[in-house]
Amino acid sequence: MEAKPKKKEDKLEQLIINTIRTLSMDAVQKANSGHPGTPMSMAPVAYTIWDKFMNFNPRNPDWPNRDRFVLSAGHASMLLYSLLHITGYDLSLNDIKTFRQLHSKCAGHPEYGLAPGIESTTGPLGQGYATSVGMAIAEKWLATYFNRPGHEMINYSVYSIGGDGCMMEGLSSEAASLAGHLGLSNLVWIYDNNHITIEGHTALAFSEDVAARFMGYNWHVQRVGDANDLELLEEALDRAHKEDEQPSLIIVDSHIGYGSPNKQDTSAAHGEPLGEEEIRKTKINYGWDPNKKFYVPDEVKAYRKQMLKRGKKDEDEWNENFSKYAFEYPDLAKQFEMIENREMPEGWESCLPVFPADPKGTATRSSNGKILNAIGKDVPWLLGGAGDVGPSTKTYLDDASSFERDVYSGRNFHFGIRENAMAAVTNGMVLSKLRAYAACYFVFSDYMKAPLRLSCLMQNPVIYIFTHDSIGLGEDGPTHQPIEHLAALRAVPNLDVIRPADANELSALWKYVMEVKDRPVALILTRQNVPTFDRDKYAPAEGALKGAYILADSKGQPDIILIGTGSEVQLCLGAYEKLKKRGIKARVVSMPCWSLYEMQGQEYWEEVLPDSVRARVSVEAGSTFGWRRYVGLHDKGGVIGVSTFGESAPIADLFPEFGLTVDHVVAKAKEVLKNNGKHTTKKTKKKRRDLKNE
Ligand SMILES: Cc1ncc(C[n+]2csc(CCOP(=O)(O)OP(=O)(O)O)c2C)c(N)n1
Ligand SMILES: [Mg+2]
Repeated sequence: MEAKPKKKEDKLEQLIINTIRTLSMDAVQKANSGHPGTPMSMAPVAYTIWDKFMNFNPRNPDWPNRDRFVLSAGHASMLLYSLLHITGYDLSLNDIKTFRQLHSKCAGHPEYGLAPGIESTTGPLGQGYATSVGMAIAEKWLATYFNRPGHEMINYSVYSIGGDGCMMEGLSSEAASLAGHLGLSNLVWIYDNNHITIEGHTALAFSEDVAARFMGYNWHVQRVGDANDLELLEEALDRAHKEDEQPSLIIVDSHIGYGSPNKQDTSAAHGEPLGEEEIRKTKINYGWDPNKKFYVPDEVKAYRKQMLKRGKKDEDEWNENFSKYAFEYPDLAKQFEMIENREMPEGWESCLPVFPADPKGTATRSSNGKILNAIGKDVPWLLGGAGDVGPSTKTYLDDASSFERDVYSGRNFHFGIRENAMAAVTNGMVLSKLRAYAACYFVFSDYMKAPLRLSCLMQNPVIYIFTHDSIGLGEDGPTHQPIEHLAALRAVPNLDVIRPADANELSALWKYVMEVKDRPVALILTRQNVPTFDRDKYAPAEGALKGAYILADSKGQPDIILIGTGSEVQLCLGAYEKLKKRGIKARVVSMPCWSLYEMQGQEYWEEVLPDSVRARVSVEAGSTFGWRRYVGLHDKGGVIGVSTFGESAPIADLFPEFGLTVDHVVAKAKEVLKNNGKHTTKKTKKKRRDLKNE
């Protein structure tokens, strides 16, 4: 059990630590669900970090220069909730009593935005660790950009606690390798080395030398042999804090379920309530009144007040400095505030390029590169990179340097071939208010799915740039050809999946991309050229901002509607022209973004896809899954798409192979018209006769 407290402060420390432990045990018990063991064992570690090292203001959880704490072991959420409560955040005992209940601030795993002080949603193991790397990167960038002699406006550290699970996940390796490479000395990871996971002892599946692994990654590695030794913890954290070349790992040996006579050091303490009787016994071990539940001693209540005062003082000092900074550097201060509020400079959109009509056209990945550079000139906090495919995703900012160790002003990021970490790191950068993008081939978005999902869950406006968007990439074949990816991403809540038809649609849509504050977007771009449509002939590209719009139309009610996205819109236009010649009244709807279209409402839906026109064909070089939502059932509408894994061949052979041709769209349109009993209007009969006679 605990060493005997020597001094008054020691006694208070133990009270605080035991309050964290007992609140956690009680909340899990009340919910009859949750993870008590790690909050119990890691309470002293978390307390030491928060009390001795972190600057934060509970009254303003978003204070820009606060230190960050990310609980990568998200299942131990009660550790965080208990801490937030006793350090003065707006998280009441009643909130804690509703742990894991409907609409509680204290969800099963910490959810960004639900309770103040949660820096990132965590739970999928490893994600928190990797996200913390992005936060550390953001700190380096912001400090380099904004700090001036005598004005250190940005100088925070990022702490993250993870467990065996986080360490086992490959993601932690990707992220740690990158952090070590970049020398992120402002980053401290604690590894809760308790040797227990769900299935039992880690010896079942984990025997690597974690310290050696991290030394290999260029990290500063320390060990603390006892999670209860506050002095050793403080010394190790102090060294980590002072370290100015490498990120720090502190491996802390702990006992899961510490203090529980029957469950300590067992996997039973991991993920189930201890049980009323076991809780009583454990409280007695802590010197706690076993009859008290959710008990916060007066001394801890006083500590709460003290932390509120401390936080206010810290932020007040910073605010005072910021006022002086703003006086000396008004432009920088203005930018700083813009970043914090996710605002854009006034009139910024005038930089968006307009592309001249061009039948040969250009790949949307290339036009995207031009647009990105145009915006990047005026918005220095637009930055990002790719997973080693920068040259082919066209995501370099031409006038910017690379973000490298000791070149923290760089805006071109080289994430390496680490897509999972790239997206998680980008989450951290965007949570830190940078407008960051992450780019790779669309097919490898699979590797990024977990952090991408977290972007959506957190409503974190990450910009995903996915190129090589279909079988149109050609010879690389099925391993590289995305098929089901559009359908899969469209199914993720809060994500705008944007597949523009040409350069001008894309340029128009970037207005939305840069201004949206509460959703990530995924731009889906071609490797191959697509024509830049003649907007004098067809509708203006701004229609794209509504998700879908009438690009070409016939006079009066159309007989058939052709709906396309991205590179297939040109096929719809080709078919439209041919059908027109045959007297068939077609309409082409370009539909770059389902979710934006869904936001428009009934009136607009009826305008674009009128209920009375059931003859519809969708054309998209990907899975047809989902398209019947817009084209109706088999007897009414037709879908053209790809339902296999593609083929390895030149694009010129691939598109015909999969029916992605103008002629096939025309044929499908006729079939659909026939199914709708509309194949022979008087006008088409006459037109056909005329054509025959020509
Ligand atoms: C990616 C992922 N896989 C699986 C899980 C399910 N899970 C939650 S906790 C856990 C065990 C974690 O062990 P450890 O990190 O050592 O935590 P401890 O039991 O020590 O608290 C697992 C497998 C998860 N949350 N995330
Ligand atoms: Mg463990």
